[in-house]
Amino acid sequence: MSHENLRENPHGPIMTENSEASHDVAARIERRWAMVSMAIVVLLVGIAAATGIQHASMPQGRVETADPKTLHLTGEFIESNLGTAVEADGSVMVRAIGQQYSFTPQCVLVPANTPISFRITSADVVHGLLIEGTNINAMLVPGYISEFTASFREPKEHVMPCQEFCGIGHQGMWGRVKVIDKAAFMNMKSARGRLTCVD
Ligand SMILES: [Cu+2]
Repeated sequence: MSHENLRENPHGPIMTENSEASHDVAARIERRWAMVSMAIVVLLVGIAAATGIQHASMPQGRVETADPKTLHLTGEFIESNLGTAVEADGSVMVRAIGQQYSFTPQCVLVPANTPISFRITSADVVHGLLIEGTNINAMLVPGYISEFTASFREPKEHVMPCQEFCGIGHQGMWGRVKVIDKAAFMNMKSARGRLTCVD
């Protein structure tokens, strides 16, 4: 490159023929990376669109409903059926309701080291439920039954706040889960039917 060439472009970088060649290489690599990044973005948008459309067009695997208007009168969520029970097959089942602004039962009694099924619904608006110290976090949507299973390792008391803003009394909506020794639970069970902490 001549001195004249350098003077023609006083504000540009001083280039030798060698650096011009490497500039071309860098530009080519940059373009290639830009294309790869764009392809990744297009692919991710495509995946998001495809899964979104698929979720919207397919029914959920399993939906169970419970009419909030007749919840207290008929079906599995009548008051006498709430609490913890040992089913005929030996499994432990908790049935509960969330309503403005409490859970029924207020304190859930369960045995330790036992798989427990929870079936919970809402009697009015959307509530949530999380059990402190565990990964249990469920939504309670009126009209639908939330079902999940859990097992508690050791006897302990956990707080169970509503985690979905449900009205002016929301901050007072706290339940409890009391985990007790399995043998003690089974003893209490044989003496009574459905259990809560206050029995
Ligand atoms: Cu609530």
